Amino acid sequence: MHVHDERLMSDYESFEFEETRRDFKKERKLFTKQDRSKYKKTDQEKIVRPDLKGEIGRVISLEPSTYFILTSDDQLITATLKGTLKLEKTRNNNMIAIGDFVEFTRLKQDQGIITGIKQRKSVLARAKDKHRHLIAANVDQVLIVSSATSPNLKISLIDRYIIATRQGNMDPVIVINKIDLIDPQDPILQEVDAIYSKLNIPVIKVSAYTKEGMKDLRLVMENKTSVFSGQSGVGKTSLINEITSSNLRVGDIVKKTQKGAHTTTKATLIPLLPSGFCIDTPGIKSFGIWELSIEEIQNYFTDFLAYPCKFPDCMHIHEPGCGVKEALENGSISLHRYQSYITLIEEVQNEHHQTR
Ligand SMILES: Nc1nc2c(ncn2[C@@H]2O[C@H](COP(=O)(O)OP(=O)(O)OP(=O)(O)O)[C@@H](O)[C@H]2O)c(=O)[nH]1
Ligand SMILES: [Mg+2]
Ligand SMILES: [Zn+2]
Repeated sequence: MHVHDERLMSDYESFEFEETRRDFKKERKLFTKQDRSKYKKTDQEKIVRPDLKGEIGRVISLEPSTYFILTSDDQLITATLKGTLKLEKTRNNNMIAIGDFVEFTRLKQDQGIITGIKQRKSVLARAKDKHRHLIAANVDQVLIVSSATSPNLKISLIDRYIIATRQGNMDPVIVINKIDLIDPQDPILQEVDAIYSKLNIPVIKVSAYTKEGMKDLRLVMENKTSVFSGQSGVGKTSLINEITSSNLRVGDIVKKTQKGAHTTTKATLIPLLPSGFCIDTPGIKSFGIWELSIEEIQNYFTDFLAYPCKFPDCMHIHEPGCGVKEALENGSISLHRYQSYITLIEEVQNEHHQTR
């Protein structure tokens, strides 16, 4: 009798869960629909174009309303954005990101107005105050920098970056800095290796202090545009200084575009020799993923597929016969990895509740 009751209860639970999910999907669809119509034909769409006709340059540094453009003949132009652009109508926090190729007209020798943005081949963005905030554009890979310790390594933040990286059409590379501060056998390093080797995502362990691993980092950056992202204090700038310090030319350009400001307060694009670029960005506290969906989360947690569940559409939360929860209990899936999954699912669910 007791056993029977329990089964009934669990069946009921999963039934209820299914209902909520279905509801949830329906509403989300509706929400996106409304959203799209409201923002139809924004100025953003008109200014971002596949073909630009005028003079073209690349945004290598920016301040709230000033953009520093490097022309193809290495000239530095200070520009503003054409006034007809109404940012309020768009869902973006910012119109232009570092790394953007822009069309501009000259006002003076070294001053101009941006009249168009080249369609981006990739973009790193995050959700910030219900808007999409562009971090960098036209980047090949995101170097997701964490420190082995101080500040502590956060698996969930790495996962967020990876999802946003793929969403934006770039490749993720995990960089663990400050390995001089911990034992090479430290469990956190083993956990990182175990999780990301299954996903075929490279993990580079470095120290900007002892220079260990710097060769590997240089190699992965060769001929590519990489954006360094991560929490504040993990050593992004230290690593970039190390990589680019032997190159005087890079130093010159950085100096010009910095305008005396500290590197950590704004994004900067630095050319690498013989070719490639790297972008330093200010550290962030938390990373919200733009228009995150349940499907997107599930497509990312492919390591969970090795542990089949009783229900094919199991969400691995409280359903009976869940292979993922079993794997968590026997240690095949790490707690950090599972917690990371749960926080992402909860984020989507909270978002859903807020828009009801
Ligand atoms: N022990 C150790 N300390 C490091 C290493 N790399 C950087 N640090 C230190 O970590 C601190 C932060 O380094 P930054 O390079 O400013 O970090 P960041 O990621 O650029 O920080 P934000 O610009 O605020 O986002 C500094 O005190 C560095 O000296 C390392 O490999 N080992
Ligand atoms: Mg920095
Ligand atoms: Zn499951």
